[in-house]
Amino acid sequence: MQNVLITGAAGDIGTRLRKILRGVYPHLRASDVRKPADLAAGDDFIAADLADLAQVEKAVAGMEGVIHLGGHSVEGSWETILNANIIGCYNLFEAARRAGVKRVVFASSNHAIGFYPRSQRIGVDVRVRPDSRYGVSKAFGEALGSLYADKHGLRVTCLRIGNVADMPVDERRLSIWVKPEDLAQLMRIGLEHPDIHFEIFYGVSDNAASFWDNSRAAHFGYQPQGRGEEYREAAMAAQAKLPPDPIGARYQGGPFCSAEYDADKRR
Ligand code: 15L
Repeated sequence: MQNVLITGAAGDIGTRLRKILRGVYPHLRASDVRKPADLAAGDDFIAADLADLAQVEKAVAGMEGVIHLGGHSVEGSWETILNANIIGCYNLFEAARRAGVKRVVFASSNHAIGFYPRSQRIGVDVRVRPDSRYGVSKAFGEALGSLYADKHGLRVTCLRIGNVADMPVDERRLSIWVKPEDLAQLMRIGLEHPDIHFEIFYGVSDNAASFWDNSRAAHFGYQPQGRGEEYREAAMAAQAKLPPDPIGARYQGGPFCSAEYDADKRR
């Protein structure tokens, strides 16, 4: 794998990954609507709005692999999600197909399955339970990836990312935290492992409190180094300062579940 495009390259995950993957792939191209502030002289950057297929086609031209982080990364209005994450994701896969890209790693999210209760440990063989319009867009991206793998032979890996940070920042994040280097390891499996056809992995470190069975990732050689439990004291101290959220506390998706929630009123 020589030529790899990172979309959403100016965002937090994109900025972290560009640093970690620099030198791993000889030609790393960055794309985003805005230029990343830390771009070095000589770095390849192509500005592209994901909602514009012609712009996305320019960004993927000549690439063998794509790490698709681009889009709206939290809950948003339907119009925002529709343009950035539904149309944007379609444009990415379609442009990749037209350009002969071999592999796509899609940044899905824990919010595609956020309405599973925290007490239930799930693998990747369960139905999606999105907790937001954002979560629905991630489930859509996973379905699209499956279509492009089966119909067009793209090798697709969807990473249901938990929370990327230097350390877990509250109780829920003790379960879903992913160390940036562990996430990069998963991306490399998606871009390089010879047996990838279509896979879903959880983007999570080796957390004792994990909600997820990540044995599919382990099968492909994933060996996470981060251990959320090492930060329990600080995470619980931060949790104690947060306002109570009884609905969020029930579910894996936390505040994405409690936002706009009124199911109990209808029952
Ligand atoms: C996500 O999918 C978001 O992109 C990120 O900003 C966090 O909110 C994360 O989920 C999370 O659940 O902590």
